[in-house]
Amino acid sequence: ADNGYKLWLEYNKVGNPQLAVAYRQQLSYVIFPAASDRLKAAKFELLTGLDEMLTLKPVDAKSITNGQTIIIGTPQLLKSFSIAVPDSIGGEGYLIKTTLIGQKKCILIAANSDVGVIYGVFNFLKLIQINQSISKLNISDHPRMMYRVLDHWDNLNRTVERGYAGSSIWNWHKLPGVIDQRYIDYARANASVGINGSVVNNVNADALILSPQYLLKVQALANVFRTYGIKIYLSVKFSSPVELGGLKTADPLDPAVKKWWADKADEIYSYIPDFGGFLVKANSEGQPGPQSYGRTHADGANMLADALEPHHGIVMWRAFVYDNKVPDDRFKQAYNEFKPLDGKFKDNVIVQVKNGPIDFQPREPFHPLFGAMPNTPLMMEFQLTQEYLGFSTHLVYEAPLFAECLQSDTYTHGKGSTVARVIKGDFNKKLITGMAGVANIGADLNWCGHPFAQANWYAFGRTAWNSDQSPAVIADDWLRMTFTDDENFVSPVKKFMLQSRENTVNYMAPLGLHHIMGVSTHYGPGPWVDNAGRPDWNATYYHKADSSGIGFDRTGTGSNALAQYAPEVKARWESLQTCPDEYLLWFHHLSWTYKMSSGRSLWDELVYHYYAGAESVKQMSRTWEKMEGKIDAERFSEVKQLMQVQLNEAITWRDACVLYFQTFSKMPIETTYPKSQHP
Ligand code: GCW
Repeated sequence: ADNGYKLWLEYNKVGNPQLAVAYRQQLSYVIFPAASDRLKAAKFELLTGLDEMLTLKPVDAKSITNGQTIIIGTPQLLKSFSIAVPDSIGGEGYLIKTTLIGQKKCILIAANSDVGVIYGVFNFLKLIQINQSISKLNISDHPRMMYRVLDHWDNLNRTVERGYAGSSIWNWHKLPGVIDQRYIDYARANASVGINGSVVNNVNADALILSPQYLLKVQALANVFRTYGIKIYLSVKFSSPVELGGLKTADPLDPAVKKWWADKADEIYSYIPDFGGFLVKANSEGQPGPQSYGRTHADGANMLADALEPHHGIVMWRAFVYDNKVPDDRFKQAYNEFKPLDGKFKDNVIVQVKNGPIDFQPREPFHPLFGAMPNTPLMMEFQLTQEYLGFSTHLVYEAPLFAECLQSDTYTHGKGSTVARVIKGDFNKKLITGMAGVANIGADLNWCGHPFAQANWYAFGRTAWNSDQSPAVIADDWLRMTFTDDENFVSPVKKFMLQSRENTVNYMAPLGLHHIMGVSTHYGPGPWVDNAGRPDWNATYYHKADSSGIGFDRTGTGSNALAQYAPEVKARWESLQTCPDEYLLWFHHLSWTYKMSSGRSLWDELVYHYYAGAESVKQMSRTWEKMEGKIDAERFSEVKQLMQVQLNEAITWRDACVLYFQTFSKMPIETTYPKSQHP
């Protein structure tokens, strides 16, 4: 067994013999004139997939044999067959359909571009991977967002910031001379879910990445990615003109600085003609930025945008900013700094906003910037690497987290203005659009550290392509492609995947608690942390537990962060009658005896969630035990062991938090709740 190296491109043998016969018959002949690198890659993938799943080597043909041929390409390449592809599917969309060409029935995969053909081929292979019929196909699909990008927080020395799957997959030392097969497999996996961009280095950037030596290495990666329709991007350090260029300043309005970046951009494009652009973390957590020179984020971003614009590159400028010197609620800082800049960014700048206002916590309300900057493109930033979700030890399927945020209604453009619609540019068609996922990939044999962490990479790609796809469908596809289509495996495992994120919220930070993890490692509980060096790193700053109660008052009587949301959202979360339990302690400080909608006291409710969370991990591992023999022994055993660790740690979280908070509530720990009442 490959221990998960092949990800969801496992291409398992089709088990059902009738189905396999039907597939083979319909795919006996292939018409696929593949001239470009991209088309060659697509053809290779098709032939590999068919061979592995069906032991089938279709015959290369020039004409259609009725009912037995698959024909693939762009209208141009398939000229003699007069294929029509609608413009509406754009440059990246594709069609997969059963059709008649010259009275002969065949399967057609067509697209306007070679990349579209790649996506079409991967999605066709998926149909076989999940054992669907291919006799009456009528699929037309296209991405709803332009930039679907993985952000690697990989350092040049191959450590990975918040990476839990081994060292960086980029072997900078051996590049550009050695192209590891991994780079190709990485690109295949991304293309299979529609990811079309990769930022290869950490946002806490090293200026060295822009040196000629490194640009040669970056070029080598770009050459691999290009074949699969993936553009390469770099994180840049704002002070690069000083550190690398020897200038005295990095002031974005200084002519010498502007020239330095313009020249640098020209140089980059001489190596990589389709270079994607820059990702920038500025004036955040000690990183340099325009504010160091009395300039704004817009000044900084626009200066870089000017340098990239002649080459059609973009700037992804992060809104993750906070500062212990700003005395107010950290929740509010990004909005305070960015909202006034709405409409001031150049067209090729996209502001990248984390899903929530603090920092990838197990549960956050949506970031108040979504919808609040109608004239500025906003790019969603999700975190696939589980910095606050148990690293690569805990099984947490994140698609429900993505969906929760994306389906939240901002009300900024009336009822139904969901976060998803805001970032898709539904309310301003002029804007560029995108979604980023902080990668969870490393050099581990299985890429992501936990076999189930692969599902978060997969789900990110699927969600960025179309945010309306349900987490359940994505999980179902992923399980069948990655493990087996045995219903007795897929259905129970899918069930616990879908619950896994809520379970983790329960044993880590229920009822709207946040930022109560161990200081700096961000692993394990640390609600007691109150000497982290600055107040907004202390857990006590966020939970504010004392003898009178617990929670952060962000209503009008407190920090009033709620005023950053549309009036409807503010009203809903401000009122105790309508604020959902999930967000309660994000916005309210309540007494320990406060009566919850369940009838329990707040204290009892908290204890109840912590116990239910730990209990759910026990249930999950019992379910997993029953899966023995349904999949390969290696992955079965690895997951089994990981679940034991997760259970121990869930218990640690539960006990640490409950006992710590009990020192304030001074109330008894009631743990005997009927199972039926478990949240
Ligand atoms: O989540 C925090 C992390 C930092 C990270 C930062 C960011 C890259 O703890 O490690 O730095 O966010 O997103 O910039």
